Amino acid sequence: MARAQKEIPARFLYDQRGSELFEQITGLDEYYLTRTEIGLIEAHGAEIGGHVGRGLTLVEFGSGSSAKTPPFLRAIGAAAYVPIDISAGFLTQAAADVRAAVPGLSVHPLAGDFTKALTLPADVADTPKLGFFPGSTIGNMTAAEAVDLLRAFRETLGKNAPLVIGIDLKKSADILEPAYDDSRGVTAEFITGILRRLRDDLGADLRREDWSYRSFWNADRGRIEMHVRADVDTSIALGEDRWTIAAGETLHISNSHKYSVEESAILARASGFQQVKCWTDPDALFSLQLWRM
Ligand code: AVJ
Repeated sequence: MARAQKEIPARFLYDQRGSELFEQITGLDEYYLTRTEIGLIEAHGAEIGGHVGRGLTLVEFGSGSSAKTPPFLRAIGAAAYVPIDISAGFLTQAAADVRAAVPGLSVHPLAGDFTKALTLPADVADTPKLGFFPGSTIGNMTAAEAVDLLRAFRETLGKNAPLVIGIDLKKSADILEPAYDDSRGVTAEFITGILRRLRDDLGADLRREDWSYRSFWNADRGRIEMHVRADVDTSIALGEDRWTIAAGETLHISNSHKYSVEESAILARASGFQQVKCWTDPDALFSLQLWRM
């Protein structure tokens, strides 16, 4: 009998060390996503501003360090900014950084889980909103989960708010696979970091050296899959529980779904949005899209 695939949710990757490693990933040669998206924001920010109008409240879902947001806030002439993140510590620093980078902007951070409908700060209650979801974070989810998330965004934003979303495009496995298995091994360290968390944070008994990183493009499911794989028969003990793991078996840690422009239009429609515009770089690696409700 086939054993059920063991899974660990990707959010456990983003502790302090994990967040630092992801930051390093965004600067890797093979990881084209971040620099391509920044290029798209620089090239088309003013045009996006022309579509949505000036003086909006920008609501960013999963703002993290907000590092790439100030150029976008300036380009669209935003009046206010609501960064939303689960980590309150990150948010305070990010809010201070953005205030310093964009004088005159009113900043109202909101600590919370953006996968649920949230009540925005009272200061911006009656202002027109623009949602912002960069980084192809949507790719972490299955399409079904993405639809639920995007519907929650509609509730959080209120009626008739547009959304600017960064979505990584389908492309050759020769480009996709190195982006998730870089030559310096940073992604491998990021994903296998889950073992470090199991051991150090949860007190699990495991042999780190029995495991290695495996990732691959799954064309049928339209995603990069990231796993940690047992190289030999091994086990993980946690409290009273002990799992035996056969050589070759994996823990499925994370996915990065990719969409064509047409597939992302369907994702928009299934979530109650319409794709209005889609900007891509000359190599069609990444897309920045404007959606309306
Ligand atoms: C933050 C979800 C956009 O899927 O490209 C990068 C996460 N994981 N390398 C991505 C990630 C390993 C990243 N996202």
